[in-house]
Amino acid sequence: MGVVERTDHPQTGLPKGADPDWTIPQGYERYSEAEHRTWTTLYERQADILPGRACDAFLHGLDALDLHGQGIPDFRQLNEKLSGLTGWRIVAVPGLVPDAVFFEHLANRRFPAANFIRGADELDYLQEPDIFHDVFGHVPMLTDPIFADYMQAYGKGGVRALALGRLDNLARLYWYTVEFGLLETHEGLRIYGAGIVSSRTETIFALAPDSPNRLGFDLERVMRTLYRIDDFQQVYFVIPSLHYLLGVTTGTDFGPLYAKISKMPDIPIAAIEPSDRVFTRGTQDYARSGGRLRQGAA
Ligand code: HBI
Ligand code: FE
Repeated sequence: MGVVERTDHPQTGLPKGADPDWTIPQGYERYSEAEHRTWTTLYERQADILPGRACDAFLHGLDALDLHGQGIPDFRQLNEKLSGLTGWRIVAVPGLVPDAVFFEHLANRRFPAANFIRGADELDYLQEPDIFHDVFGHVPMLTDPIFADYMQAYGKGGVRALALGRLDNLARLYWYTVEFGLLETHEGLRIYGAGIVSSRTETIFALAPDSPNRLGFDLERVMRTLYRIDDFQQVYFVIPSLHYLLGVTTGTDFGPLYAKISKMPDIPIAAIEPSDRVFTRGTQDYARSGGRLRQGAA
């Protein structure tokens, strides 16, 4: 399994029935009992293991949104609570949308969430984000005012990165924070990344075993670091606080940073650099063992 940049952008054009911004009706009334049961199963599995692993902002977000596992949530009800807290709203989309569309939504405090849910036969792993990844994974953090500001700043940064042709660098920032970020707390490392917190197996993997590297977050370092989309991460970056994360985006003109790193090589996914703050010097045993492919759907 090589290291791949995320290239799973939609190949097709605007889906039938979608607005020009790719939004569609959620279709809440059309969900089957089986689909609601899938959500509840996924929710209950995470609810069991997240206390003590997910960060406080995430757990508080679940409570604030009353996201307690009674089937697939209705975006209309969720948006009443969410918009009242931080002005964010969920908009339903068919799946991955083009980068420019994605960033435009984030820049306007609209979170694009897929309206489909995974099949009962693929509970543990799916390549494309579904409603459980997007809503359970991403939305609770949007109730935190600081993270809500970060996500909007990220969206604005994305619009600019596209204009500068530097999407790859900015996508890595998203990947190693919004999707797979860890937070340093007095009680130890905690999860805030949606890709981890929505996955039972990676919730365990990201904090416990000594296989992956866990390194202190540094903006330039992260923007140069390759990532993989097909298995557990081999490196997780740790931020000292959500305020810190917001600080690195606001007020920083990424233009000069992009120019500087464009002359530097990408950093391999499992590398540890001399300047890294090392929380875990990983063994990489899991990746070396062939990961998901060798061990089946983990
Ligand atoms: N579309 N619906 C959706 N969700 C995403 O997370 C997403 C996307 N399109 C593009 C994209 N992510 C990535 O290019 C960004 O993470 C950089
Ligand atoms: Fe995501």
